[in-house]
Amino acid sequence: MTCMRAPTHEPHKIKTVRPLSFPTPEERRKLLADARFNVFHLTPTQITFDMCSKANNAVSQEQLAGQFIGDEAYAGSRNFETLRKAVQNVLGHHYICPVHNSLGALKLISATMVPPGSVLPSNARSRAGIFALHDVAVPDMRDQQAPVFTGNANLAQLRDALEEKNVALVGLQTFADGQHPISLENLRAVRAIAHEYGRHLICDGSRVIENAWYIQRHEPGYADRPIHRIVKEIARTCDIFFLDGAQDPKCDAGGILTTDKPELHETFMNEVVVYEGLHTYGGMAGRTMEMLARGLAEMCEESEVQWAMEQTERFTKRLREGRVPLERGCDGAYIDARSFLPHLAKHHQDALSAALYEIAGVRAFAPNLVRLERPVPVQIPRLAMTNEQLDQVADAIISLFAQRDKVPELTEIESGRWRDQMAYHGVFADLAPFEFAIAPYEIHTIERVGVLSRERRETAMREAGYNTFLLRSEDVAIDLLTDSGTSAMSTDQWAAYEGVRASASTSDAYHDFVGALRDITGYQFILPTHQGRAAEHILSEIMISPGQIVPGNMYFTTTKLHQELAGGVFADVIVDEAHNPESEFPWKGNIDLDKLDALVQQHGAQKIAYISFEHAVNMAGGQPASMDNMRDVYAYCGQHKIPVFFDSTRFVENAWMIHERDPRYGKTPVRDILREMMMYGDGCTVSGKKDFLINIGGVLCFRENEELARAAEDRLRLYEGNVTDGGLATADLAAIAVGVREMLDDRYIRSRIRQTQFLGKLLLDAGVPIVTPPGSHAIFVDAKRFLPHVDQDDYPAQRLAAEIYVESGVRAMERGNVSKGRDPNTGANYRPALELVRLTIPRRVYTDDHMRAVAEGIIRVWNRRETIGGLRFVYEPEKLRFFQGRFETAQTT
Ligand code: P61
Repeated sequence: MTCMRAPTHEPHKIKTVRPLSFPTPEERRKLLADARFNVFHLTPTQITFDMCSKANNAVSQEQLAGQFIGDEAYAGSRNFETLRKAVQNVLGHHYICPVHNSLGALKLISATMVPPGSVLPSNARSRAGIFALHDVAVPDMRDQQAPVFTGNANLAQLRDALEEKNVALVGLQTFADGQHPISLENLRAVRAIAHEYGRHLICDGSRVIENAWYIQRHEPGYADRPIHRIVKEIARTCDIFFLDGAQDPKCDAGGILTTDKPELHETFMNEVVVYEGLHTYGGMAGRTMEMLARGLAEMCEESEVQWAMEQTERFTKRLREGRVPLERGCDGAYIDARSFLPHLAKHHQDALSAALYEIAGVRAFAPNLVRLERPVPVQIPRLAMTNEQLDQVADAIISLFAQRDKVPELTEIESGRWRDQMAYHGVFADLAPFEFAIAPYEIHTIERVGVLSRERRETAMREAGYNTFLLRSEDVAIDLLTDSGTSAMSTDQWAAYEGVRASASTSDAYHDFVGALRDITGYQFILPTHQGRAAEHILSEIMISPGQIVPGNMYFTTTKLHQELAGGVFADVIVDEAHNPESEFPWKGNIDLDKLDALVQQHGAQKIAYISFEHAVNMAGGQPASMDNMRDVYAYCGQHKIPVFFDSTRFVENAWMIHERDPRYGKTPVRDILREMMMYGDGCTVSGKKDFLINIGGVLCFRENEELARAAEDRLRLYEGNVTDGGLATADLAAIAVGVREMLDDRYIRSRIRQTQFLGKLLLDAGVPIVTPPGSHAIFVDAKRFLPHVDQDDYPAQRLAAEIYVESGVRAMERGNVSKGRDPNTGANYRPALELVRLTIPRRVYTDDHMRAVAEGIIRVWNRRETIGGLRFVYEPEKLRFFQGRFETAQTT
């Protein structure tokens, strides 16, 4: 078999995000002074990026779920059984002793096998200090000449030590000190020599994955061997193997000590009760064991390993190109502080750490003993950062390197053996700060995505009747079907969700929800609904008398349906530019006041129920309305006593477009723009599943009309649930209250829309026809121009969406002839002006690398467009046929 090589995008999507902090340069100086120039004492909320790979990693959703099935038993917990099985499967060792972390394992080993005064030759320095405290010497036996596997032991030196010294054990670290990988060949040789002298070989495998990857890449004969097999070979070569749960298994704590030798196991088990806890939990909570077990099973996941290691390669390469003196470590760049700051006489590491924090809010810290003078590790928290974020961290370091001459010396005021004990006086030089331009969150948990072969995607698409709605999500690599209910929640939202006091009547979460939305909209009456269409249903019923007209800026399926169910007649009053995919008009969401006035003149104002005014018009391509247009429409309607109701489902995105495109608002925060927008309406419906950054929920608001609000509440009780929950779980109300605050973070909304624009630009640059200008929530590919040889009645957009999936595993949505349906009078397809494929971008879920992969896939389809034909229905439902319809390929007519 051939092992997977570096993937072009993350083999997962983002499940939950963790907010980042952005202290200002002034705040950073104060915090640094308070920490006495020792960045160890800063806390994560004072830091933007904490470049440490221990206990700071993103986990899979399955691993996180493990936290909630902890069996808090003192003896023989189920979680321990799970952990034992995972160890047997992954490491191939039969016996396991649980420990609270790797220090716990070391303590057990020194208590049972390494008496004071003995010697423990090793290829690593990082544990030497701990053993020194136990009066154990740790001579360095690393082979300084080894070219690739710099962690290999010098075998002759090892023999000498075994001949002469009081050697208790032979110790190795995989990826010693984070910098030096060891080969399997060397590992086996060390074991043979140790056994020759009757000694055991013990290995610290906290970074076994990175070492296994190195073996796969660089050791002859291993290129085709999967990571999980190499890991097992490493572990099984050792007599005793231990690892720290907070490293490769991405647990938050914990550790294991494993062996195949029953006599060794017995010794550990008798000792573990003294220092750690009972032999079936070893100082870990049940949930930690469960997380650790799942982490062990998952850490060998081939595509994930390849992705993480590729990130390290990319990061170090960028720094090297910036001439930063470093060594590539297993999990990042290890910077040589002396070469970085040659003008300083002392404290190079801490001066470098302090300066990097000062200019950019990045923490990189050299732990351990002060005298070891180790490089400053800039480690990448496993799976927690995007390449874009890593590029910027690298650029921050490069910018510091460019002004390194100005980094001042630190004056020691307190000292100790360990680096956390150091304290300094410092001065602030005139260092230019580095400004991050990134999304304000990092990855907290991930969800693995479906990676199928092209052949399997062809089968899946055929079986789904060429309808992307009918694909199974597990067969989809990048899911751009919709941005509705697909957002990644933040850890703050989850905290609110989990901490909620649920209630069948009024809850605190309800009051938080109302408070947050009043604050944002300026509206008095806030009614929760289970999603957007429920709010539309109620609004339509209380506002529309049969026969009344509802003018709107294009339509949305559910909105129009409810207006019609209430007896209303929809009238499209959007500007003409909206129907032309090639028009560059920046405000394609605007209402054409002449069209509106013509309706009023023709029918009279009393015949108009209200204006249905959508923000960032979905069907037009996510196109915004201008502030002037909202103001003018409201003024006009005021004169004619016509109410204006917004569909504010994507109002933050509309607000950001105003910020970007209207120079008068270029310095106004999005929160203030939104507040002004809402002034030009009498109320709104919202599908909360979009901008609110939640997975379910909606809202119906009235600015001040109490009578309407009470009428709506009556229907709410009838259709939805309590007036204080709208049928939503209390926990979801709590998550919404947090989400609506997060959506107004300018850094967030900027990065969100920049990502959509980025995808649009990649496609435009390659000549792929899309609706211009690119909108905010989606890019719409113009199927009429993409497949001009396919007649609209052969459903070119439907076929194109299917081809995109087969080519790239990306799921998109048809918005054209199939969606629009047939004219019931003639039975003919409507053949709408817009024949589009929508690539909708979920919020906080995908990275720029995903977007690049999407664009590359579509460009490949573009390059073979002449070979693509049309489709014909094999099953055509009467209503909303796009959801369930099935097709087969057809010859082009
Ligand atoms: C979407 F194919 N949108 O864009 P609810 N107003 C607006 C929406 O975009 C919207 C709703 C109201 C969806 C989901 C969807 O035919 C379809 O919370 C501007 O979904 O009830 C929903 O809000 C309705 C996709 C809905 C469809 C209907 O993907």
